[in-house]
Amino acid sequence: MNREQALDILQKALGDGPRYKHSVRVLETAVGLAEKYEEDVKKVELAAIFHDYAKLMPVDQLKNWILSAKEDSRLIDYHPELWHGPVAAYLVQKEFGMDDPDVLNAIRYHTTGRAKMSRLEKIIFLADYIEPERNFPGIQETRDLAKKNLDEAMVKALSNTIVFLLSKKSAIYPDTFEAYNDLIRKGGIRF
Ligand code: DGI
Ligand code: FE
Ligand code: FE
Repeated sequence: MNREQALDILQKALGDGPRYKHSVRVLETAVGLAEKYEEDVKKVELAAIFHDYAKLMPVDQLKNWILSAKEDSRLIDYHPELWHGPVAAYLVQKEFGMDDPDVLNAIRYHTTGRAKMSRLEKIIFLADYIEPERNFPGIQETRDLAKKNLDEAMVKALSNTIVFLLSKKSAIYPDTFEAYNDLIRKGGIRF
């Protein structure tokens, strides 16, 4: 499947409203990062285009897919916002036979992160976080870091998200902490 075919499928699934437009901005941002960090542009394109493929699905349907697709069942005890990534990975494999595990994992982990993320996973996670219309506190710092070092930008994005979730007294999915801890340890153990 090429970029145009994938965009066509996405537009049919999401319409051409804000979620489709966000996905196109993530695509452009991710391709920029792929060129800078020498990642496979075709994989990046597919993962970026489909990362939010399941975003508009009703929560009860997402829940059913998480359970029946044997995605991580711990997800059921966390925010429903975390379900659309794993479900999108499952559905693009099932519906379009997409079977590249790198692309599927970049889609699957784009919201939570996880330990030992690949470069492709980091690029999709960050492109989603810094696309030009995003406006979180601390976003400019993350954008600047993404131009210099993927891991440092990931630490910034993950810690911003963790602080944001703490401030709301939300539960935090363990993979998000593991993503953060893994990157911090890489920079030398700090206690
Ligand atoms: O789908 P998008 O809106 O483009 O972005 P996303 O897939 O990164 O969703 C991010 C939202 O998920 C963000 O508002 C924070 C929320 N969230 C809830 N619980 C967790 C969480 N994000 C992470 N990383 N970990 C959580 O435990
Ligand atoms: Fe998402
Ligand atoms: Fe997104």
